[in-house]
Amino acid sequence: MINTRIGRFLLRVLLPISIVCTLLLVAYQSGSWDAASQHRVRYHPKPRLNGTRENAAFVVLVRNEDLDSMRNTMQQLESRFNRKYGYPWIFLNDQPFDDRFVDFTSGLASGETFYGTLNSTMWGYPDWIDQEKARARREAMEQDGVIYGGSESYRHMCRFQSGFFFRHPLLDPYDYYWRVEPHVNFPCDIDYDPFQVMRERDLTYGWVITIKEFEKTIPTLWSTVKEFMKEYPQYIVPKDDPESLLGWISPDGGDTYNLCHFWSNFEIGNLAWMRSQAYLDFFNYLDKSGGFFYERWGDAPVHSIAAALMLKRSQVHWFYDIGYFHNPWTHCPSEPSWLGIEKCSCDPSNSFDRHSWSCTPEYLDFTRTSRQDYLIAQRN
Ligand SMILES: Nc1nc2c(ncn2[C@@H]2O[C@H](COP(=O)(O)OP(=O)(O)OP(=O)(O)O)[C@@H](O)[C@H]2O)c(=O)[nH]1
Ligand SMILES: *[C@@H]1O[C@H](CO)[C@@H](O)[C@H](O)[C@H]1NC(C)=O
Ligand SMILES: *[C@@H]1O[C@H](CO)[C@@H](O)[C@H](O)[C@H]1NC(C)=O
Ligand SMILES: [Mg+2]
Repeated sequence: MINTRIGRFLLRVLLPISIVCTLLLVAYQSGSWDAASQHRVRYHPKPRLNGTRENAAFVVLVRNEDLDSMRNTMQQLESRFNRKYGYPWIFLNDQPFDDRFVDFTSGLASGETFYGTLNSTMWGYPDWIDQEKARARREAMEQDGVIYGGSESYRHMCRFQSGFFFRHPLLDPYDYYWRVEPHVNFPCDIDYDPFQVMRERDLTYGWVITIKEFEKTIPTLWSTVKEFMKEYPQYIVPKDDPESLLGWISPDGGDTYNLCHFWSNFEIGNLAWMRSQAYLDFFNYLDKSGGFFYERWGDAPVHSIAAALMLKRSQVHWFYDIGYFHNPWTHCPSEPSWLGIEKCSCDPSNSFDRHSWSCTPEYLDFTRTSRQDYLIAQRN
């Protein structure tokens, strides 16, 4: 009698309680999930500076498999810069991040870390795309030896980076982003806050490396851009305006594209511009033409052409004094008197900006500026 009463008590009261406790413990240990958005947030004690921080975040599209190189990159950016600021990191992925990825990245961050996935609008085929035609085009480009020509995921990636990352809900709270990729290196100390420079100088787009695109990836991009320019003249900085950048990518006044672009694996940008109707109209126009899938348009020429058409040159900044490596090219500042060469582990004589494939000499010529004009440290 007593035994069954105790048994019933255990079953009815203690068992449910212990199940709830176990579930809570599991939820706690695996980080908290914002149920509404399916986005994971890891709160982290952060060393706060005495000073203000801009409303900005790092944004990284990355796969779980790239955890090790992601940590290497993060560690460099943290110790070279962010440990003094604690800017948040936003990690995005077409697949859910696994626990190991969350644990091993949040542990390295001086700021909060956020983890989000992409939905089918951001990573998927729009309904006007003929997927069979896209598949055939991939095969043809693969056979033609076009880099990533046969890759389907690379195309989704480029389209996402061109038109969607800035609309991901995790970026909604921010004004500025700094794009980071796994496998990149930051070989120099960064002794100032680039986000602060963006805001104080009213900049829209910051870059470090320029390069020429492989023509076979964008056969019809420029003709599509020309149609856009005709249809939306209100968005284009007039080409005779001294602030126009068009001549840098099209020395014949808009007729042809010289393939020059900012290498978008590094970018510091103003999100308000990406979210603007002008940029969205531009992206949608390109997207409707199908070139992200039928060709292999990269986000680098897309962002760069948008900037050269719609931004004034004074809104665009070369972060000359930020050392950077993305395989196979390095940007290494070469003004030891200003920067202190001991602050860098890169070799200035290796810097891509004097390479014949770089478009930076043309940029400097066209804008009639010099490397020294871009040193921030010098101005302090
Ligand atoms: N989650 C996810 N991220 C991807 C995928 N493909 C590319 N990325 C990310 O998108 C960015 C660009 O991809 P990369 O493979 O670096 O492309 P790339 O810089 O043109 O080429 P390499 O770096 O030379 O390979 C990086 O941040 C990658 O981590 C994918 O299928 N899933
Ligand atoms: C923070 O900086 C301000 C102005 O630079 C100074 O007045 C203040 O004492 C500093 N606070 C701390 C905690 O260091
Ligand atoms: C994907 O997310 C974006 C941004 O929140 C939203 O506008 C879009 O409607 C979503 N797409 C789907 C298929 O849910
Ligand atoms: Mg890359």
